[in-house]
Amino acid sequence: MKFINICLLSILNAYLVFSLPANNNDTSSVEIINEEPTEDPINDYEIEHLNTIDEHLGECTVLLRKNGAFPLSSEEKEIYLYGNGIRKTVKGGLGSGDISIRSFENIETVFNKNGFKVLTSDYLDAYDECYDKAYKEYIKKLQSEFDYDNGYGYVINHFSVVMNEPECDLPVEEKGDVAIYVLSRNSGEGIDRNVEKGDVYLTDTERKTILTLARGFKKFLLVLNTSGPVDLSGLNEVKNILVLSQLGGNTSKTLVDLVTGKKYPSGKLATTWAKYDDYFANFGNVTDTDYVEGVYVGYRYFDSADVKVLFPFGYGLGYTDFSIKYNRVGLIGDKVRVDATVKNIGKYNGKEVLELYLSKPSTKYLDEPYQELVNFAKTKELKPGKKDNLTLEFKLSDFASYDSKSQSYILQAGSYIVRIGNSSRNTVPCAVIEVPSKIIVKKVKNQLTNPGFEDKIFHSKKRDNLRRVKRFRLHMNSIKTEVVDYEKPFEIDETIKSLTDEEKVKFVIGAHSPEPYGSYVYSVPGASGEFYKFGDLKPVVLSDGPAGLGISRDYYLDEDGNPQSTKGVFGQSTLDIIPDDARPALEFLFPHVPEGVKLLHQYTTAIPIATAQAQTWNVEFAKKIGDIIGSEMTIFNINLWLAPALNIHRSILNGRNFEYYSEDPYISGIMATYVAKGVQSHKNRDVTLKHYVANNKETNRSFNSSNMSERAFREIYLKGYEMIIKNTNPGAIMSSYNLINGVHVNHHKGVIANVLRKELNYNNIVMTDWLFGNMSANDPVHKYPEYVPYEIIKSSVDVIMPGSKDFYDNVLEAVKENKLSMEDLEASATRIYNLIKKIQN
Ligand SMILES: *[C@@H]1O[C@H](CO)[C@@H](O)[C@H](O)[C@H]1NC(C)=O
Ligand SMILES: *[C@@H]1O[C@H](CO)[C@@H](O)[C@H](O)[C@H]1NC(C)=O
Ligand SMILES: *[C@@H]1O[C@H](CO)[C@@H](O)[C@H](O)[C@H]1NC(C)=O
Ligand SMILES: *[C@@H]1O[C@H](CO)[C@@H](O)[C@H](O)[C@H]1NC(C)=O
Ligand SMILES: *[C@@H]1O[C@H](CO)[C@@H](O)[C@H](O)[C@H]1NC(C)=O
Ligand SMILES: *[C@@H]1O[C@H](CO)[C@@H](O)[C@H](O)[C@H]1NC(C)=O
Ligand SMILES: *[C@@H]1O[C@H](CO)[C@@H](O)[C@H](O)[C@H]1NC(C)=O
Ligand SMILES: *[C@@H]1O[C@H](CO)[C@@H](O)[C@H](O)[C@H]1NC(C)=O
Ligand SMILES: CC(=O)N[C@H]1CO[C@H](CO)[C@@H](O)[C@@H]1O
Ligand SMILES: CC(=O)N[C@H]1CO[C@H](CO)[C@@H](O)[C@@H]1O
Repeated sequence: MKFINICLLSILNAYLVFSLPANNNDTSSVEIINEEPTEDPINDYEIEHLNTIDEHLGECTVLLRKNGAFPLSSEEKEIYLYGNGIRKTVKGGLGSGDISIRSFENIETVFNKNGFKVLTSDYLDAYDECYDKAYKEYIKKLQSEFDYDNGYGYVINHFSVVMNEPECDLPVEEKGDVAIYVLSRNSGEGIDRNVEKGDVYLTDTERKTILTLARGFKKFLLVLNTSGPVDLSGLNEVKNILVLSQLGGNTSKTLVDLVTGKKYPSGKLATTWAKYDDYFANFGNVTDTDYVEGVYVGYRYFDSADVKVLFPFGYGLGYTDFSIKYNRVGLIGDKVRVDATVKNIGKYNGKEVLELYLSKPSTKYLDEPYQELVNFAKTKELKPGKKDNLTLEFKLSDFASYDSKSQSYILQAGSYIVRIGNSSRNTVPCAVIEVPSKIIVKKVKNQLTNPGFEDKIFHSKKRDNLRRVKRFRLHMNSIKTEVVDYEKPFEIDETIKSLTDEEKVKFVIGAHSPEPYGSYVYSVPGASGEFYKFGDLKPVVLSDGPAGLGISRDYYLDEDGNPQSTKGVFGQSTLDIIPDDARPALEFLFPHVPEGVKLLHQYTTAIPIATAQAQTWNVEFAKKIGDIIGSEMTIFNINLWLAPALNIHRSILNGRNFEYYSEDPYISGIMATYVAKGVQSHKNRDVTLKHYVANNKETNRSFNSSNMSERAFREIYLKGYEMIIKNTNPGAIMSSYNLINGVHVNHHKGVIANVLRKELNYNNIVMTDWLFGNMSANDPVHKYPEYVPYEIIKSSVDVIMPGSKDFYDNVLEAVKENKLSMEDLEASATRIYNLIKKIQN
């Protein structure tokens, strides 16, 4: 039997490459959709990786409120467990950022295993029944709306479909000793969250049940098994609230460890939790999203507009308490250094995070947010009564503001207030740096067109008493102006020069097959793509992330000995929406495995979602995560991991926020830096930063324009990438699906060729997100034009992924017609070739 590869899906950034038998309507084939646990003995590396991660999982969780009721004593073993997250515990989000793991245990199971008597099995059974009924109706409704004319488009637009939590109004115990309510929410690629009850808002039943338990039980804990904020307003009576988040394989175990005191929470929010109506950034209208808030994203907005929040950026409690003493402040050159001592003054072990913020002088010429994060540090584990000294440093020049009028990064003259604290709402001034006159830190050129609006401005009314704060004066000559040369040449490889046009073009079109939209991936089942296989050289192999190394857990060898994944692109909930009579036409979406084949396995480790990683504020943990990924990449022969992802939590509705770190670019850039360092500590293993840039929502992402000012682009959306590029020179960057101010990012000479190549001296690979054929075919009403493949290469993107014959033809034709210069083509081919050469041994 011959196998073909089909690859015509028009979205997502990876793992779309899958294969299926040509006679895929063969009734003898067996479907394997959900992975069953396997019998294989667990490998040493799996145990080692899980243990390394498990050690830090308490750090990912954020205690929002406490009254001392938790942890429980060892006698308290009878427990009431309520809520959708008890059995339907979420380990991470959906879409290409999902990962198949060996096994997963829900919260009920793990409580039972740890000697607890769970008193609510009747409730949980009734909940399951209610949920299943609601789910069936939901699927029926989606099936009834199925678009038979564009079935494939319908499926695409329901990628990672998630049902809102249904109203399951079930009786609960009104009085008792200990109860826990686990509220879960999920979201994923391709679809944003919604502002309805059951997603951003609690359902009436959830609210009622939570308040009943909070009032009647001696000890009650509300647990959030969500990737991002839900609106928690109106729950003042709930005295213990824990953000468990989504922590990968041992999510459930972590809750039990926290409740029993084996672990303690020491995470802090990396995105503000507010009442939904109080978030400012909107989600735009039909074709465009106007980022009118400019740089006032997240806490920069809340702190500047003096808007009350429920739980601020940087906030989180421990079981224990700390006192903080600021010892010394110094200024050397433009580097500020603050020393502090943290003491554990409570009864439990714990770790505390100190956060350093900077308030820049806000003037009529250039307004500034109230403050921005410039560094942070976390203590080691402190036993009661113990102390740790922390040092926090930053350079003023690293936090210059962008002035689009003078086209430069500047420090305005005035007083710069350095603040230290343990959340954005609890900071105190510890130094004032006077900058005598304006300093130009870096001279560049504006790269975006005008968005057509002025950014909004917010001014806080808060005033500090700075009388006792130490003052410094910056020496003007401690910062030298950097001027960017946009004409820097790039050296073309001689081997590349000597190739035919046809050969050169092959380098820039992924791993294309002769099928119009086809690409091949032979080496690793479930890998997302490969670069060109040049001569006898090994190709560069790419796999998805960031939930872990996203390759197929289960696969088999076909008749030609090629490994084939058992899994299709879409999850079960997406396949469920295809009505039976529409199925024959879409049969290729369903996974089929020939009968009798032996299943083989690749086991990789699920890591906590990026949002939870950021909540640790622990860069050493980030590095360990990178190290785990790097070692699994070595085991499975993957060269580039399609992660870390560092888009900004501009709105809490973005369905893919779980893959991203924070609303703040600094913590995003630092966490990603350490993850990258961990990966790079393994030879021939490197990261792919994604999704560059300003891809901050999922709905119709390929034809939506993120409209923004040059300043917002540079200070918020570019900043994290800039940091990690400087810190680690990452192997690759993936350009995003969206447009910026009306131009496809993939075509954007400004943000790719000028910013990455010239301003940041980045000469490694830039690849597109996964493009398939004609994107607009699935999106019939669109304002903006289709991608033009050769324009992508012209903008200094090196390779169109995953590659297709159509794109190859388009680029080759453009070369022949001189629409794409030989120089641009050879530059991209050289960069790909350089990487191919590098990974050979
Ligand atoms: C099913 O397979 C048969 C033989 O392989 C083929 O003739 C037929 O067209 C296929 N039907 C569909 C719907 O693919
Ligand atoms: C931790 O995760 C591993 C892998 O999924 C699993 O085998 C183990 O049972 C988990 N431990 C607990 C207590 O859930
Ligand atoms: C929607 O677009 C129009 C102009 O196209 C603009 O006036 C309006 O402010 C936009 N609305 C939002 C919410 O962005
Ligand atoms: C932060 O520090 C203050 C003392 O400066 C302390 O009262 C408070 O409990 C700490 N934690 C949080 C989350 O604010
Ligand atoms: C911590 O800092 C304090 C104050 O500067 C100093 O007295 C103490 O020796 C330091 N402790 C350690 C372990 O460095
Ligand atoms: C967003 O920018 C594009 C391109 O400049 C423009 O066509 C569109 O009208 C802008 N949207 C709004 C709402 O201003
Ligand atoms: C893409 O599809 C759209 C809508 O079906 C069509 O109008 C357009 O011509 C197609 N573009 C290309 C390059 O095939
Ligand atoms: C996506 O955009 C198309 C027009 O391009 C529109 O018909 C469709 O309703 C949009 N989908 C959503 C979920 O907004
Ligand atoms: C309410 C909710 O989102 N529940 C989800 C919990 O996570 C599981 C998978 O881990 C999903 O199947 C549920 O839909
Ligand atoms: C044309 C297009 O894709 N427009 C979408 C842009 O984003 C908004 C908000 O998510 C959607 O409503 C539009 O459909």
